[in-house]
Amino acid sequence: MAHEHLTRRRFLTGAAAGGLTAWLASCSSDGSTSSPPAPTSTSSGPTTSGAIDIGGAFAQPEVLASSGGLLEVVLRVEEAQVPWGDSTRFCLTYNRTTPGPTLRVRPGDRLQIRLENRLAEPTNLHTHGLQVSPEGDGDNVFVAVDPGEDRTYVYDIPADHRSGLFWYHPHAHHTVARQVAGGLAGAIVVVDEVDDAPELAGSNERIWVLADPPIGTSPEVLDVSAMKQMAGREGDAVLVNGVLTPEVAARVGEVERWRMVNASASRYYRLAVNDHDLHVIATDGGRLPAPVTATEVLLAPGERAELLIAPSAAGRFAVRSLPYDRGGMGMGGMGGSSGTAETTIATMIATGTGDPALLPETLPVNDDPVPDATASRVVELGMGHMMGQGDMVWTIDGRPFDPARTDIEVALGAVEAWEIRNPTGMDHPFHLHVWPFRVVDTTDASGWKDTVNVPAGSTVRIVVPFTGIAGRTVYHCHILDHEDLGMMGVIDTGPGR
Ligand SMILES: [Cu+2]
Repeated sequence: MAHEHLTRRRFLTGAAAGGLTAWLASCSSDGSTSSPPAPTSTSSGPTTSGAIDIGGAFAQPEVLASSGGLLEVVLRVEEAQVPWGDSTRFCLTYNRTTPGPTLRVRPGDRLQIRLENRLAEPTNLHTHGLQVSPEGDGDNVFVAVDPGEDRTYVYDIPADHRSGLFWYHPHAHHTVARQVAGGLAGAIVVVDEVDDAPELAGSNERIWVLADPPIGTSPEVLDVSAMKQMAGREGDAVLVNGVLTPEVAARVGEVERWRMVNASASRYYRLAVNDHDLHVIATDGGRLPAPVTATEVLLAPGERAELLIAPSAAGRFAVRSLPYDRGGMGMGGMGGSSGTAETTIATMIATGTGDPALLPETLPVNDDPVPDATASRVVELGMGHMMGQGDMVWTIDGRPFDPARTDIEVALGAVEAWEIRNPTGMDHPFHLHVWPFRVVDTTDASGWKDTVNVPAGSTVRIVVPFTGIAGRTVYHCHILDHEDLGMMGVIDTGPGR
């Protein structure tokens, strides 16, 4: 299970970042492609003190925050060339940036987003992890926004919504992987009094949107082979908020607070920071009552983690993604294993002297007890052929996705224990819309989750309270190519259904 990674000790070896230069992947607001800004980072250079705090190569997406209970946003979806080294790269953007702006809201707010599709293909919008209505103008993944069309989404965030890091991305079936890999993703932060608590208020809060786009100058860069799609595409470079190996300017004696989302289509990140422990204070939308100390954290696609780090001494510390093997399809000649090599994704540059900051032993938490299950269910992940055709599909309970079919009916108010079985040779991150769940059989406090990795050949058990919001929506694998190839089902809950 994913959370075994929280406790497994790894010995970290030094790895110098490549001598590459990073640029913020965004264009000027008038829509023209701006000339590349001055280089903000030369990763191989020696540490220089004074300039680091100003240099700030670690870029944050623009923040759009609610006021008076409302956040109204326009997200225009379009192709763009963004600066890349001495050249540019092709990507898909929200408001000509990738990732899109960070949306900051509070429980009880209304979030209203007008999505303007200026692509040549349909797209739509999903607010991953938000407990909002999946119907009508809400988080409705069954509607597509056609090229040239606009659609206004209205999300009423319940007053008792848990705070945490969530995110938005397209969810139009068959094109999700290429659109997200192309750059369409952005962070949503739900803020409440937990964020104002003194234990967290003085920390250096940073959003990390982790993406691995394909790098190229033409739209064809988003096309992948059937084999790569079956395995789940991985891109050419790991970017943090659109920047290659950014430098995080940290101070000894201060606390870094990193809120990380894996917005990659398929890539897993096993995160570690040289010479530093990670103190996990939240997973997905679930804040933990006390930090869980770990040497590494695994983030499957869709998952989030909120980490505290206390820089121990002045120096350069690589933020790395350690090797991870998410398995192969075990089909002769098709794919083999999908292992990723170790990658340095950022560098923490700590300055200052003195003792490391003290971390809180407990945290204020808006947590709820896990209720007892009133029913149980088995969900089985699988692979097969389309009926009468040779095309391979990924399946749930033996069937590829059909939006017209309802696979699971649940009465609103039920609490279900699900056993998610994965007899395949690959890991699959299982994601359920709207209703957060708790992972059982894990020794670590995992908090409320909406995405959980189900490793190859294993079973994960979750408990899902279907409370609060009724509606018809989906559950699926968050390796987005697998979702596009059918690994998705429809769930319907509500009175009178
Ligand atoms: Cu999968």
